[in-house]
Amino acid sequence: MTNSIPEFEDADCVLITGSNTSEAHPLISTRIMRAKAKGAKIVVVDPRTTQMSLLANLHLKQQPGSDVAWINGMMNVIINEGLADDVFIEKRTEGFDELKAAVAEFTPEYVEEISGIPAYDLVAAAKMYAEADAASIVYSMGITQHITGVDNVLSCANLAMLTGNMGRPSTGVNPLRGQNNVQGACDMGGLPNVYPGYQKVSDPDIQAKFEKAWGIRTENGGRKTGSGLLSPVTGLSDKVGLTVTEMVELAGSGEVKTLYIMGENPLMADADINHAKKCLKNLDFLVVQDIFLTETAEIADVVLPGASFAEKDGTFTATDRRVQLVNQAIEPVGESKADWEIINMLAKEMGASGFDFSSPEEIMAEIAALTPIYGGYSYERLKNGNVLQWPCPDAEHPGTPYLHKDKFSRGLGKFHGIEYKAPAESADDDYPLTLTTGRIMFHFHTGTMSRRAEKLNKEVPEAYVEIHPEDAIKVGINGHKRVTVSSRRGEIELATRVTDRIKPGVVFIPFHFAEAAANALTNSAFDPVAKIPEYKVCAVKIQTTADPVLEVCNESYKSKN
Ligand SMILES: Nc1nc2c(c(=O)[nH]1)N[C@H]1C(S)=C(S)[C@@H](COP(=O)(O)OP(=O)(O)OC[C@H]3O[C@@H](n4cnc5c(=O)[nH]c(N)nc54)[C@H](O)[C@@H]3O)O[C@H]1N2
Ligand SMILES: Nc1nc2c(c(=O)[nH]1)N[C@H]1C(S)=C(S)[C@@H](COP(=O)(O)OP(=O)(O)OC[C@H]3O[C@@H](n4cnc5c(=O)[nH]c(N)nc54)[C@H](O)[C@@H]3O)O[C@H]1N2
Ligand SMILES: [Mo]
Repeated sequence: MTNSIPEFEDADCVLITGSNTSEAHPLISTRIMRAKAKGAKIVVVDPRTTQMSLLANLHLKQQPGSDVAWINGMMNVIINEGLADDVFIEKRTEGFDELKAAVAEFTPEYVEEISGIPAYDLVAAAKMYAEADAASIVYSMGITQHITGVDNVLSCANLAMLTGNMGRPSTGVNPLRGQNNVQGACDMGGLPNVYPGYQKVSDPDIQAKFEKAWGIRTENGGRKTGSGLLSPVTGLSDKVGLTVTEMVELAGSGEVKTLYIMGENPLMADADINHAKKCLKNLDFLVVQDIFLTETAEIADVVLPGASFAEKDGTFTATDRRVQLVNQAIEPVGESKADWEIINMLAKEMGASGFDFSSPEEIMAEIAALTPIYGGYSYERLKNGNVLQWPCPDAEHPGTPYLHKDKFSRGLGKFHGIEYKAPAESADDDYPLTLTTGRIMFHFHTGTMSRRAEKLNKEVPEAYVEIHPEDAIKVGINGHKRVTVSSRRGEIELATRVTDRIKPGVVFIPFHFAEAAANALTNSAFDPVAKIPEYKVCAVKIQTTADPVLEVCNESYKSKN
């Protein structure tokens, strides 16, 4: 997030798109509700009705996968109505002419053709956002999980810069990240191209810095000799590694032979899981480190039992770059150990040096020494509920609530002219409905945790598909409780919820249920840059399944009449 969670309360307008905020980020949603109570305007752009869309001043229901079109359309209106922030554009940005040319054809009428959003609603939303003094954009997976995920994100940044909504409190572009510590995982280099703190693996100075710290280089710059995991001759690799999506594909083709999966359950969470399963089964060796025996752990050669959040000390970094201390509440169950302990043990077993940590606090000291944005962190400073947002470069630095105050990291903010591209798969005669997938309040992802919680399971015990009444008539649901949903990749059987919450022509399935896994249907086509799969759009068809009770009723009804 460019800005901080508490700042939402003081925004004059919040534009929420592709975020079911109150179900997926309930605490953040209360901040937005408080802003609304103070008079802020709320605009929601989402193909489904959500709790946030019900309290919004405007709800635009777009066709899934049409985000570039409607955002370009809003910018077209803003420029034509003279609502752009000329001073900000002049002083802080470059590439405005390219943007202006790219959005020229996206008139509200043209956008209506692509997205189904009525032209007058688009104009009203554009004005509401652009006329606000401080406007925040909030987005989540509805924006990123597309083959145009990067284009969608750049479009949000274009819109914020066009209206000068950057570098001030309660403005900005705010992706709501998912898991409690996914921000921390990325900050720590859980990406193929960077060390902790987004320091590039391909930068020779950075490479040398880490080689020295990790004992591969001597003080005077030469390579060390001796044993250890890393060859003193080749040193640390300067090659960009693979993304998760690529690893699974290459496991399938035999180029990746071993995978060590920690805290992920790809056989439920990956797009097109039937294909993913074939790929992972092709591995020579699979290790899974998890707190439960998941679908993925079941096909592993070795399972390492990790300890859960409650059983270990450490830090979590929240979506707004806020690092917080968590304290162990109970002893690890059975033979399980904290993830860092397992990794240390394995590394030592492999003969590596430098893994003699005895606590997460010591690990944080190394992080601070090598990671400029985390340079000022220590457990001492984080004690007693004290939180610090990065960048926090030194021990005196108070942390950074919002980014890009006087300049962007690259200097001037760059506008990108972006063309609209249709999703990888669209509804057609054979598969006439568009499927979008996501979450519900009562379950978490692949269900390993929430489906073991009795109360949560009682709330929503089984999978279902949301379908609009008009489509339900076309499919002939007519009292049938269960249906088969199929795509070009697989089929599942599940319950139906007939509801006008969803846009006609679109159906929604939550992906939490192994026995009717939405990812048996989804398309693994991915964004060329971020490599994120298109979980939010694919084409499906729905057929009713035989329902013995219903057949008997219909028969007796017919015989009586
Ligand atoms: N209860 C619960 N909370 C969670 C999670 C969970 O599993 N359960 N998971 C966590 C994680 S890791 C994440 S990433 C977040 C995700 O949080 P969200 O992204 O908010 O959740 P989703 O349900 O994936 O999708 C968000 C919205 O995108 C909309 N959408 C669908 N298609 C499109 C489209 O083409 N364009 C746009 N703009 N919107 C579209 C959907 O209708 C939905 O309302 O939630 C986190 N919080
Ligand atoms: N169709 C569809 N598919 C999707 C999405 C979608 O919107 N639609 N969303 C995608 C997104 S945004 C996400 S984030 C992924 C989520 O996909 P995953 O991350 O694979 O899903 P989780 O169920 O959260 O799996 C996390 C695993 O970590 C384990 N775990 C929990 N705590 C610990 C711990 O402390 N240590 C260890 N070692 N393990 C632990 C849990 O038991 C669980 O098995 O799903 C993706 N897949
Ligand atoms: Mo996520």
